Amino acid sequence: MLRLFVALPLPAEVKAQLAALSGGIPGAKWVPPENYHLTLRFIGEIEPWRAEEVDAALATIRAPRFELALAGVGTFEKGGRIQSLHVAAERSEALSRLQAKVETALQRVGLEPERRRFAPHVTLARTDRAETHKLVAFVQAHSLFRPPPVMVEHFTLYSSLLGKEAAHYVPEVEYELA
Ligand code: 3AM
Repeated sequence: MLRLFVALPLPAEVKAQLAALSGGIPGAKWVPPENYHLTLRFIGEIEPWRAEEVDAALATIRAPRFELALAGVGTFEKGGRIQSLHVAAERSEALSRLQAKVETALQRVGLEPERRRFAPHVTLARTDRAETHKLVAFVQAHSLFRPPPVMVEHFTLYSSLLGKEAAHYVPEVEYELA
């Protein structure tokens, strides 16, 4: 089985800017900078033959290049606890259209529809063991964080190998945008 997801990679300069935000919250598990990405669609465990179908479906997608703007820091919560910290991406027509095309392509090859609303973000840390007030202070301190916009020229099918510490993400296939 392969554990897969579709995401936008980020250029090294932006990764460096995100990495500079890391640290200073006891209990937070910071994502290693090489793992930063913006998930378009989590696929999960699938058999290799199905992965080939996924690849073929993603390869049919035609979409334009676009500018991606990251802006501000946010949290995802579950049961009243902050589970993760992220840098938010500004919604844009081009990003939403690309995500919709990925979703349609994956459903066409038989994957179950994604039920969760698309909330574009780059995860910085898993924080279920950190203190809430520290996380709130972090979000406030970085509310004006705004790296220069990024030109998105391709999207990527990643495989994910879960490790003891961080997961190891391998870019398997890149799909060019026009
Ligand atoms: O892009 P982020 O970091 O928010 O948390 C995982 C990561 O999200 C998420 O997929 C991305 C790449 O691994 N993920 C992991 N398991 C998941 C699941 N069962 C999941 N997303 C949805 N359902």
